[in-house]
Amino acid sequence: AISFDQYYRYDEINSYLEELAAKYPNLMTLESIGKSYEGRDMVVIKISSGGSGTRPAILIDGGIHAREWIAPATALYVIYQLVENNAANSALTDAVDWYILPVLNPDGYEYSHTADRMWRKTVSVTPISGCPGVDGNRNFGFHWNEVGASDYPCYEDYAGEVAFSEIEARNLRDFALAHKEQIKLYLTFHSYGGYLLYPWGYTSELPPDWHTLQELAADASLAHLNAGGDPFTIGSSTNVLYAAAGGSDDYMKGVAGIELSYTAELTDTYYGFQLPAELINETVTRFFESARVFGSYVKENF
Ligand code: 0X9
Ligand code: ZN
Repeated sequence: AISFDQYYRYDEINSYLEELAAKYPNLMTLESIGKSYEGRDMVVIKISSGGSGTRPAILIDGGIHAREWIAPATALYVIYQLVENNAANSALTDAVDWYILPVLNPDGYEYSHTADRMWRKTVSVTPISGCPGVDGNRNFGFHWNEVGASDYPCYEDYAGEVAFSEIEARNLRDFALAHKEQIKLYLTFHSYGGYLLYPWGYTSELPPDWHTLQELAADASLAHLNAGGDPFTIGSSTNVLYAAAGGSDDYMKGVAGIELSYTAELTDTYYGFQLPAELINETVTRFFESARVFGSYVKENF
């Protein structure tokens, strides 16, 4: 059984997911969406109680930034609740499918465990030897590298030599595009700071439906507050955090046409990226209440 008082290595996460899929074959299936740069399988799990792929769906990922360990942990907790605790959460899976990719940057995630706790990027080779890695969240091909990103490989926000230079970004792109008719909401987990961000990150202009994005986020934040968490700061990425183009959130809305697209910058603000393992449990359980709100919204509106 899994517990949420420790951070897991990539292999441990995948072993757990395989066990779950074997135990709940009618609810959960595993799919590799391709391999990472270093050859790790990138595993998306599908949670579906039926409906043969016609139900509205939610796509969740975590861990595009290696050091943000609470992001994969939260994605894993959502899986755990929806699958192992389905008796209590069946309302979230009876009309909505969930696609969850807990670790989008597995090579970087492992590197942050073995070599450099503060690693952010992928680990691919760049034109400057000694400066590997691309910021995955600057690598998506929508207004790529226009603002808040760097051309210089040694910087943390290096956008890559071209859009989608990174296999991990391409694998997520291809998966999302293949399911874009079904996916109504995209949620990407990051840390830290307690924000719920919606597009755009490339411009201070707001999407036409920003009011819907704002209100749904406010509901999700209220659920987080009621669960004992802090309210989230809500707004467009550019307007409440900073301008940065090439993010997965902007791509999912701007190109894949997924109406509702959010970046969750999970808590906290004190420990930052190095959230102690003792705080995982309260962080993920509180956020699950927000996830419920997103799930109910998709169920009721699509
Ligand atoms: O800079 C980022 O990629 C995200 N913040 S983090 O501290 N986790 O690195 C924010 C991304 C918000 N979305 C866009 N700018 N598109
Ligand atoms: Zn991040």
